[in-house]
Amino acid sequence: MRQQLNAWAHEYYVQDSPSVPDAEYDRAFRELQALEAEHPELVTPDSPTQRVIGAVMDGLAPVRHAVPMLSIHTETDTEASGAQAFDARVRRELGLQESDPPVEYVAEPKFDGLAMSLRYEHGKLVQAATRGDGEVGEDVTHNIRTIRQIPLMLPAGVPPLLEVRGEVYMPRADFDALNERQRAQGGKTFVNPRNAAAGAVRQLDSGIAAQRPLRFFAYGLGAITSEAEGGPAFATHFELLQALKSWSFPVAEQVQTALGATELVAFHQQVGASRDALPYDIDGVVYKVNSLQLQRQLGFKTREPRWAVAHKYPAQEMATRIEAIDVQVGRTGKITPVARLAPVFVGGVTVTNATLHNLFEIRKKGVRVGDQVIVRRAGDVIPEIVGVVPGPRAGYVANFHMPKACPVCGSAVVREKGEANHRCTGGLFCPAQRKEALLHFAARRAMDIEGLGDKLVDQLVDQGVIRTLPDLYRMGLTALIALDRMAEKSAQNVLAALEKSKRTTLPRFLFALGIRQVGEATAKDLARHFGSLDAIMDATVDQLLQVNDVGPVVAEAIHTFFAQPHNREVVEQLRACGVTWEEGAPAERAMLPLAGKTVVLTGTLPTLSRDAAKDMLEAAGAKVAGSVSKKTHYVVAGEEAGSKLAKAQELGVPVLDEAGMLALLAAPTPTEPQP
Ligand code: 9MJ
Repeated sequence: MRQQLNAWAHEYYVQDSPSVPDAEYDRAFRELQALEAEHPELVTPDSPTQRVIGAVMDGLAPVRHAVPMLSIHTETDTEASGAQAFDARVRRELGLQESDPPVEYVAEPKFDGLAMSLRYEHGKLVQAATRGDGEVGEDVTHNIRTIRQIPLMLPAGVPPLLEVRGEVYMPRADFDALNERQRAQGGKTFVNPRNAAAGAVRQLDSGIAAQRPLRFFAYGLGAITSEAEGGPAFATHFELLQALKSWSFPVAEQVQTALGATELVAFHQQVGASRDALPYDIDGVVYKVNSLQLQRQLGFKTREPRWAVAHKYPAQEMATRIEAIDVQVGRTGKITPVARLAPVFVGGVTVTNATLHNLFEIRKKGVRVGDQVIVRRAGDVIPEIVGVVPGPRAGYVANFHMPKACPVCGSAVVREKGEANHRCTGGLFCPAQRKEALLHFAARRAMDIEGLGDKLVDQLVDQGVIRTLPDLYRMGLTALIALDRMAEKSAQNVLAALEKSKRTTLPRFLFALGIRQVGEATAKDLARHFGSLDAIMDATVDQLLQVNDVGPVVAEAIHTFFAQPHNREVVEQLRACGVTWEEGAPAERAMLPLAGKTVVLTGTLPTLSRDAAKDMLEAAGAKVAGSVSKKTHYVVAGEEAGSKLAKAQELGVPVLDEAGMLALLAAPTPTEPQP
């Protein structure tokens, strides 16, 4: 039973492909627990029931490492040349000429966790120790045993002495959930997954570590039974990693061999591009000379091996100071506190502002003006404040208070019951809301009025040229030319863009109105369901609830919007100004060719833009999703399709090119409703 349970746990935690339902594992686990309770003499330390050993330690005992735990030299150059510099150094130290063949390396992700040494004797985990100063670490066996990815017992045939080195880490989603839980319980929160993992590993009570979702990747060896005593004879680092995998340790799937600087550079770029999609933090990649013979030849410089280097990526988190907290007024009147930051270079850009969302968020994170905070920017995601840098506050800090009056129009600021956000009650009387409403109306995916940007909108509103949306279509050349820095040519361009925008579609028009809760997808659903604007304006809440994906909150918001005479007036005036679209009969969704089908777009199509392809698919009844899963019906792939295409192939989802997609759209309408 123990063997069976261990094998299932390996499938689940290491290979991510369980072969039995969770319930079956749980049932077997409870049966083993019951058997062991009846026969305590049969309990062994490597039993899967024995991961948490109850006892609380007095302190962490020092452990002298049989083989010192290395630190590797960090190449701080985040550009491609970091890899080239390392390769050049290795070649020079090996005395290679330019005409000699490229050196073979192993390239690995650099996990941002906690280095760990796991000691197995005769296949049993006997000790787990932190790196410490490299010579002496701390005994954390009781906590490491709780990590399900770490085998307590190894398969038969492993060397009698085996020390596995690797990194303990916490996946980012688990870290976020842990912090949520800690906040809810009024406990300590952590600034990043690394700190959370380190805190868990150094707990004295393994019951606490057991509740922290820790994971492990193996990337090297410490002491091992020598060849002379029958231990394995590895020729390369890559072989050694394969052996670790076969002994049931998790090894990162990105690990690969790379020939010369060119392939190292490619690896650095490829892993860098997928960095934000990884479920865990990495702060760079590691290059290691593959041949163990060459590694010995290169040796060490002080405590760092000459055969390995860590090549960093730009930091995604940096500390900086909050200089002030201002508020911004949005389209719906939402008041958003925004932190003004001392400029900081993070995630490849200089960040000076970060949204704090609302008052609750500020209190939850305990942020004050003057605080040192951690700013995170991963990929294209907008920068966020993770939390206050731990430690005593230096200098003056001030609590933030929500203003009682709107800083733009002076109207009262209120927070409705059950809402997290404060709002300005000024409505379209508030210039800030008017500006945001205009910008939203003009946006590319709404009325698509080219050239109507924030500078122009600021002037139009501030100078009283525009008060309501229809005013846009009523202003003439004279009013525009009178504005600052507006030449006649640009004024004419704006008027032409306004004219062009009048021919639109019903979904775009609905979305452009800025009805609360009505995003693009809902606007499309409404248009498809009702066919005409009048039908939507006159719909009851019950009728609105019939629409795909429209729930009570959304239905109520739409109904309330069109119940306001001034909103109907705006719609009528826009129509009177010449805004038109084609209306249709209410759609029989089930009759559309792609009704009920989920499609994913990836890569660049030869003739269609992404938006155009999406519009066509949606018009045919398909749902266009962002990621591929077993529920995806088709993937439409163009040039440079990446991981989504690979995923589709892996799951056996049909893959179409642009021509295939167009053929599918032209296919005869099914006569039977689709599932
Ligand atoms: C990390 N942190 O991911 C090493 N590391 O190798 C990888 N660290 C390492 N290798 C020798 N992938 C010493 C440290």
